[in-house]
Formats: sequence, C-alpha cells, structure tokens
Amino acid sequence: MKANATILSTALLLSSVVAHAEINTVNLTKKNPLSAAMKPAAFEGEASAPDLAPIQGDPDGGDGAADGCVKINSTGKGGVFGATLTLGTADSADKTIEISTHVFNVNTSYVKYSVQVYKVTDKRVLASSPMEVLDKKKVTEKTVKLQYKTTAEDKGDTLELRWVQHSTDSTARDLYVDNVKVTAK
Ligand SMILES: [Ca+2]
Repeated sequence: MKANATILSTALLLSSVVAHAEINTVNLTKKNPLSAAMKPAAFEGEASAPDLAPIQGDPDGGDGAADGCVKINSTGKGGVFGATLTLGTADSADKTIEISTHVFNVNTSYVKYSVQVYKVTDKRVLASSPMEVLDKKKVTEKTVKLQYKTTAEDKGDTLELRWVQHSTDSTARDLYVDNVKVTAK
C-alpha cells in the first residue's frame, strides 16, 4: 500500500514536471557547475566525443579572471564534435531565448568553432553564430551572443546549446568555455 502510494506520487510529480517544462534560466560561471551541466558529444562523421575538463586559467570573460572554465579537450581526429547544454523544452511560441557564452583558446594551435541552438527533437540547427577562429596570433577570446525566438512548431520540443569544434584535423585544437548565460522570456 505504501509502495503504491509512493509510485503514484512519483508519477504525479513527473507529470507535473513535464507539464511545466520550459527553457531553463542558466548562469554558470564557475568550472564545476559549468562542467556538470555540459556534456561531451560527437556531432557528425567519424567523430570521437572530447573530454570535458574543469580547469583554472580563464580570462575575465565578464565574470572575472580565474573563476574557472571547461576545456573541451579533443581526443580524436575527424568529424565534428564538441559539447552540449540542455536548454529545456519550448513550452510556447514567441519566447525569446538569449544566450551569452564566453569562449577562448590558450593553445598554440588555433581552433575553429561555432555556437548553435539545436532542436534535438527534429535534429535541426535553429540559430548559429558565424564559424570563427581563435588564434594566439590574432584573437584569443570572444563573447558569443545568440538569440532565438521559438515558433509554434517548436512547442513541446527539446532544445540544446552546442559548442561545436570544427577544426578536427589535429587533437592539439581545443576550445575553452569560460561561462554561459541563458534567459528566456
Ligand atoms: Ca572568467
């Protein structure tokens, strides 16, 4: 009887979570919570998922220097890989999702990257930053800002943020994430 009551209350709890699913507000600046929220991913081709390492050594990036970051450490060559962050479920149309993430590169090697809002349900890129390069000889850091307005078609669909590493010809190319902020209104 007690076990049944527990199952019933768990089911009710789960259904209420689903009913109120929405895009999460996120403000991750320190290495451990940032690392816990990010997942390594192989996106395209014969890619190996990278290692995600919470480390020190970040620039100011809008949240102060040395507050920690996550290194998207390449472990294999080929394909397209990177990291994801679950944004949540689009519960209605006309919701504006605003993303800000500071990325950088301290390696001698360059890295080519983009940041995307991706619809997991339909396997589709909804918004993307330009593909850009972080290079010790030129630019080593950038605050990437992305905006996406949900449509009626997105209702009930799961969205994620993607940090995409495009220069996969050498494992020396790594992307570093200082922080990420997500709002939806
Ligand atoms: Ca920082």
